[in-house]
Amino acid sequence: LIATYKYIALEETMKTQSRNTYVALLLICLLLPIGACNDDDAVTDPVNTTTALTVKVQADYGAAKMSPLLKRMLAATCPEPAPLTDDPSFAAGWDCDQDGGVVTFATPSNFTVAIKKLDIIRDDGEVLEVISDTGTLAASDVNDLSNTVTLFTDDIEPGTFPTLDVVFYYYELTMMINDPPSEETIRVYLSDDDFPAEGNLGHHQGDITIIGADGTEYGWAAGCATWNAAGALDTRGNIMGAGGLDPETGHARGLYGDTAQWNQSDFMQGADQDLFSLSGDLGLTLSDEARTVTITFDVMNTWFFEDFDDNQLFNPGEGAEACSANSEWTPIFPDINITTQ
Ligand SMILES: [Ca+2]
Ligand SMILES: [Ca+2]
Ligand SMILES: [Ca+2]
Repeated sequence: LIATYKYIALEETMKTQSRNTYVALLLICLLLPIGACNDDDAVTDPVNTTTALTVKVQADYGAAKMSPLLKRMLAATCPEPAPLTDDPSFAAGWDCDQDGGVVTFATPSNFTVAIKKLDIIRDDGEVLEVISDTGTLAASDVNDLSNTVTLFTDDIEPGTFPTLDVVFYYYELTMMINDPPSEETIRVYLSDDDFPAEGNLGHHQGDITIIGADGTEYGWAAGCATWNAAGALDTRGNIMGAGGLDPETGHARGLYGDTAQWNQSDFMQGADQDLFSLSGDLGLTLSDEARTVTITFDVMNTWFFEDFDDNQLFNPGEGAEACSANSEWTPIFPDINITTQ
């Protein structure tokens, strides 16, 4: 499934008023005798002017949005003819492939994201490091988005910043899963740390692991087992999802994603690196007014599965929800929205 990446850059209005005032004062000074404009208070030297920029990151869990029930009531019918498998583009509540598993989406109660690097690029190419490159993926900056996190705040030289670049390591969803239900944290690896230069931790793109409440990584999620400490696999073994073998690194890709996703050029960097690297429109113009950029992960309905036992839970250990040939499930990479205030 191709990860979606959507920016909504708010329209910015260039604040030219103060600049115009400055130009007018400068012209008046040029027309006056020398010495008449020596008072430093009359004109502020623009070269030394800086403006406060703050960058925040948060998750939108969707409480104020249209409820899944309402979406279901408004849903269209299944495609004709019936598809071979259900997929996340179908509306909740339908069983379009008629295998008994009903299209269902789950929303995490918490979202955490690990970032190796986050840069804002000025129009002259200068890089503003919001999260400085952590060197290895293993040392990435981990942000628990149960609350809004401030990544950066500083006084910087005004200007135009068209682009934002980010390298993700992994993200985590905390959700009720299994039967009987338990709250578990699922980590989805977006970048490959199985290289000496990244920390040699043995995870490939698309790997899914189970994380304890204290941060312990229990191991890899297995197809036909409960996704918790007891069911997690201690070693990666030969797990391979629909992404197959990476043609550059030879690493088996994990359970998340397919070849269409992982073969994108943005996610391939040769034989010794596999980073999930995204670039998007920022459209920020910073003049003399303090600005806050907020990056929002829209995490509502970002887990798709077919519910085979009508309990609205993803229970991979039973009900054939992760281990039958026709049970479809996947994390859905959240949309990313950027606003400037
Ligand atoms: Ca189905
Ligand atoms: Ca179920
Ligand atoms: Ca199916």
